[in-house]
Amino acid sequence: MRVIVLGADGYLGWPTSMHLSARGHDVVAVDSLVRRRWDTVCGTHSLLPIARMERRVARWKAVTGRTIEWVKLDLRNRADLTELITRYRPDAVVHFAEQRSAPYSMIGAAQAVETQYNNVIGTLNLLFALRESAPTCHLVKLGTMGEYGTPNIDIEEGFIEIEHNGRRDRLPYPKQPGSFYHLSKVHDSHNIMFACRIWGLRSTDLNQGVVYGAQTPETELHPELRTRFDYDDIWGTVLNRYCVQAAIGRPLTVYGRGGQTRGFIEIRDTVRCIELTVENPPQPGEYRVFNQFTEQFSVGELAERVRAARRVHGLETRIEHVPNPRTEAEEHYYNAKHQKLIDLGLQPHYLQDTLIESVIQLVEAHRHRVRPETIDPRVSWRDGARGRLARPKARRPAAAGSAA
Ligand code: NAD
Ligand code: USQ
Repeated sequence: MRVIVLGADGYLGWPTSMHLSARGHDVVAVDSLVRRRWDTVCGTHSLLPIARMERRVARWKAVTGRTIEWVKLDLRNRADLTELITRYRPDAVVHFAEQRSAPYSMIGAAQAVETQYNNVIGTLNLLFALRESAPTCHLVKLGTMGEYGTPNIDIEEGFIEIEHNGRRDRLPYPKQPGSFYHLSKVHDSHNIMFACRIWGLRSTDLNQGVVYGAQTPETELHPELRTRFDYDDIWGTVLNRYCVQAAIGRPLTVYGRGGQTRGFIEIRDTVRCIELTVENPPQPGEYRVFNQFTEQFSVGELAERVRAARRVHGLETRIEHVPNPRTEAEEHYYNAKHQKLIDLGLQPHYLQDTLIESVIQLVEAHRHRVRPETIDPRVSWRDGARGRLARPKARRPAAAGSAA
């Protein structure tokens, strides 16, 4: 298949581009590189040095003999995007290209607007480009488990059967997102579902849980094929952050009481889920939702898992319950279904102490790059960052996005 990967310079987009190419698909990798700019703005960077896209695709070709075509493009530019879709007429588009940090979206008005403009308008532009130039193309859209929030009933995969006043229907599952970022994904879902219903487009909305891990078989082929690894307060996700905190001897930062429960998935399973979804498209006009995670944990339990993995090596790790910068339920019911990708053939990698240890070892090899001043939370859900993000005092010039 010819597959366009949007957001191909990112944590998940780059490994997915390589994985689909390794599977024999014809991959076009697209990104505006805005994430490297957001790093500079936030004083953050990838712990693992990442090469520029030109180097990455050249190295991929040198190592595997396969071609990934690289195109720099911003989804907010509708004319460029339409031209791209018209030129390649893809069988599938995998859409990762969004501002994906909840804390970034809560800094203040400018960042909330930027997040929703970038995400909602980018996706809307894509829907129009597909209608115009590739109406049978399968849109594989990265959504988030956070669209559902934490309701006091089981979470279904996108839709719920409801009986109301003696009548039944299958309706979109209620959404209670927890940040302006998560809200942008809900708005996307509505726009995509509408485009499928009205224009007959076909799409899979992948409501993904929190991703952890740093390596896939393809990223390990050469240092220039690595993907980014975030650990700071704005872009770092919880388990990756804990691994860095453990590696540098800092306490693990459990926000609040720690009963916040989420779906989690390892990065090797993310790329496999995308492959399975691309290779099993929906019918024309169909909008379907898969919950893309493999296990659920509370953030307190995860901290205990990291502590236990360290203890095996005789190392003690402190866990600190810091005041929660977010407004979220800290003790709640959580039971989310995640069967559809397993039915397609996903064989999950469940969280193992050995995986935690391998991530910590990778971090230890790069510990000289850790910026400890980016670990404590700077953004509060109640007060934002007073409209701007105070840049942490850098110990060295920003190395965001610098080539390996
Ligand atoms: P990332 O920030 O590492 O990558 C996103 C990429 O998209 C960046 O390279 C950025 O430059 C690009 N991009 C953003 N806006 C763009 C635009 N307008 N035009 C072109 N390119 C643009 O994020 P990630 O962790 O790889 O996440 C990818 C997707 O998966 C996101 O949509 C995110 O919401 C979703 N997701 C991520 C996780 C996670 O834990 N990382 C979990 C669930 C869902
Ligand atoms: N948390 C801690 N300690 C930390 C960091 C986070 O306890 O040091 C807690 C948060 O309060 C939250 C949970 O961990 O309850 C998850 O936070 P996170 O930063 O790991 O993830 P989140 O903000 O939800 O966002 C990430 C990705 C986003 C994706 C989402 C999937 O950045 O793109 O959509 O995971 S989900 O959580 O299922 O919505």
